[in-house]
Amino acid sequence: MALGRRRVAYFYDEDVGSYNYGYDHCMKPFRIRMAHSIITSYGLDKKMSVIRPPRATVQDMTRFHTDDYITYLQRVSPELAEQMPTYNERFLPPLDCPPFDGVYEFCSISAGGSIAGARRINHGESDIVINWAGGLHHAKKGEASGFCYVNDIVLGILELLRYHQRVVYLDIDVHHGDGVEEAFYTTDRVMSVSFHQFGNFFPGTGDIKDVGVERGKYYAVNVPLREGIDDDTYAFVFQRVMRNVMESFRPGAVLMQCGTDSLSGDRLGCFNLSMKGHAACVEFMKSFGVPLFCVGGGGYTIRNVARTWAYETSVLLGEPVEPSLPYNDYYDFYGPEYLLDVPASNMTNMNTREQLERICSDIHDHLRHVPH
Ligand code: TV7
Ligand code: CA
Ligand code: ZN
Repeated sequence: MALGRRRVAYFYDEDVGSYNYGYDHCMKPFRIRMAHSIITSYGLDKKMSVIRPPRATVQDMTRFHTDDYITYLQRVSPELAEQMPTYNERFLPPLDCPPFDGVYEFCSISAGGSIAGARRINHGESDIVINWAGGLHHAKKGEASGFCYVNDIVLGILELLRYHQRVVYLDIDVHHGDGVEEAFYTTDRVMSVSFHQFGNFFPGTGDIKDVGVERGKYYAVNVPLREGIDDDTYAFVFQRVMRNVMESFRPGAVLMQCGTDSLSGDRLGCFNLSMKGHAACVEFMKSFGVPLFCVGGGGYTIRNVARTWAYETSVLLGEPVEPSLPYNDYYDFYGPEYLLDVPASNMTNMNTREQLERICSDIHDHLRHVPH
């Protein structure tokens, strides 16, 4: 593909920001509406195809999930949940995954964007696709996990696999991308790569030694990191690992989960990336010139989530934006500076150069088993 301008499709449903996990829950779908408002106030919507995705159907979702689980999700409501506690126990982990009002519709918007986005890449209609409502990487075949009910990413990758022999899944959310890794753990057609905080941190999986099984052996890549990683050290590991992955696997498409809980100052994550450091990963992946599908994910300091996804939209478009935020619907969230940037802090980086070199060299050894 020629470098320079890329044809970008941006999937957005106006309703997505209205769904609510509960007043005190950290996951706020509203942050997607906040990001959209910054995107439009910069005029970025004029530079891309803005598409409202068709909602995913039960048939779409059961390409990965079990019929039992999706039927339950379709029926559950806060009131009904109280009448069937044993069902909830089977499908929904308490507190993390509440049966909130409209949970099924919320999932059908998120998954609808990831399926339609994959189809756009398959048909060569876009070089880059964005679905900030996607990225719910923990959802399992028959149960919800970690704020995720329907795994839009697995559904998107299954769609990409209809047209592409090999797909890279890349996950820069601060949590391990366990649901996606598990779904493709035995196949050599998807290489799944997750960078995450590891050690006494949810979901607890993603050891560097976990590399896949059977045909999938060496097609799972895990980059376990300690607290406080900064832009420079993250870029060092990220670029070395991803250059290695792209050269050895040569995918036809990349699906990148851009969870922003890896930013400095997140309510859940303890990394120290600035907005620029996070976006540098997106820019690096864009530079390979392979069709790129960016989805959202975690991110719990919502003013910084909105800033970063808006900025990453501009990076994907190759359209520079002003450092001061234009007036937008949620302007008062961004005071007192009203700037786009999310700076890093002075927290201690618990990752040493030796540990990081070790990680890169172990992964290099794993990838030597992947046939060219
Ligand atoms: C992709 N951490 C999702 C990340 C999912 C993390 C967890 C919470 C949490 C849940 C709440 C809440 C919270 C302040 C934080 C073992 C437990 C401990 C529930 C309180 N406040 C993504 C999931 C993780 C829910 N879960 O990768 C309601 O933190 O650690 C756990 C599990 C059992 C359940 N309890 C937490 O970013 C989108 N949950 C407040 C209200
Ligand atoms: Ca991750
Ligand atoms: Zn996360």
